[in-house]
Amino acid sequence: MAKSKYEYVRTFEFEDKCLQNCWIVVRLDGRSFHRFTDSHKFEKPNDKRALELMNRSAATVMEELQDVSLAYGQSDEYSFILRKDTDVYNRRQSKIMSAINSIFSASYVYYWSTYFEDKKLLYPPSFDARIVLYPTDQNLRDYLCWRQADTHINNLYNTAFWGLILKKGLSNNEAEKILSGTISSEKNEILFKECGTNYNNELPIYRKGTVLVRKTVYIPPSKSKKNIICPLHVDIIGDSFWLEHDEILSLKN
Ligand code: DGT
Ligand code: MG
Ligand code: MG
Ligand code: MG
Ligand code: MG
Repeated sequence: MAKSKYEYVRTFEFEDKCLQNCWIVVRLDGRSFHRFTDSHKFEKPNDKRALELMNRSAATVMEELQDVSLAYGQSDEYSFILRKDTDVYNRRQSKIMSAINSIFSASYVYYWSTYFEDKKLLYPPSFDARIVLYPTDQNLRDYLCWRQADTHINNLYNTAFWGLILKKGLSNNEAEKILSGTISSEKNEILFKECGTNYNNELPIYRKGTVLVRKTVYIPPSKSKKNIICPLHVDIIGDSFWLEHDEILSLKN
């Protein structure tokens, strides 16, 4: 086909290919979810349906993009890990990041009513996205440790904060004062003594966040195989998760 005189505009496009051999991490985060969660009266400190909707949306991303080998979510954020050898979208950053953000955001709206049968979606939720490249397996694991440690720190604080308000009847200011400057063990103790809550008995989805992994299951008696996406609420900081799911780092499959 003959080229039009307008074709030259393509030369303004720039190369944004992710460096090869690197793990590609895309993290989405809800835009102004402080307001969104207030407007939609999410339960405090954790709304299980909202977290499950996030997990469903992330699973849709994994269904669409086979090279996403793992995803980790908490609060209003989700991180997607793409195989270091992926060639999806020719490794173009803008394509990868925008596709993931759009599949996720559309799914969040699409599945809203499945999780919130009784709540009307009042306005369109949206997410920002960033992309980060990690050259070593250790860097990738440290990234995920950072996110899960964040889950723990925030959830312990929020559970204690809302415990003091909802169970003890304190004001926001009073709760904030009691918790200010406390370390983890003190927050655990305040929760136990003041609110009768043993933090370790809180749901794992709140304490650990959600990691989505791919698993192959064999369906008896036909012995046919099926690939499924499993939500796990487990520790991903220690070695045991990585030993059990050794296909992730070794790039098997
Ligand atoms: P951003 O990310 O800079 O646009 O601003 P935000 O407001 O999204 O701030 P961010 O992402 O640091 O914090 C997440 C907000 O979402 C925070 O206000 C707590 C809220 N949130 C997340 N999950 C839940 C939940 O399950 N229940 C309730 N009540 N709030 C939640
Ligand atoms: Mg943000
Ligand atoms: Mg946010
Ligand atoms: Mg956030
Ligand atoms: Mg096209």
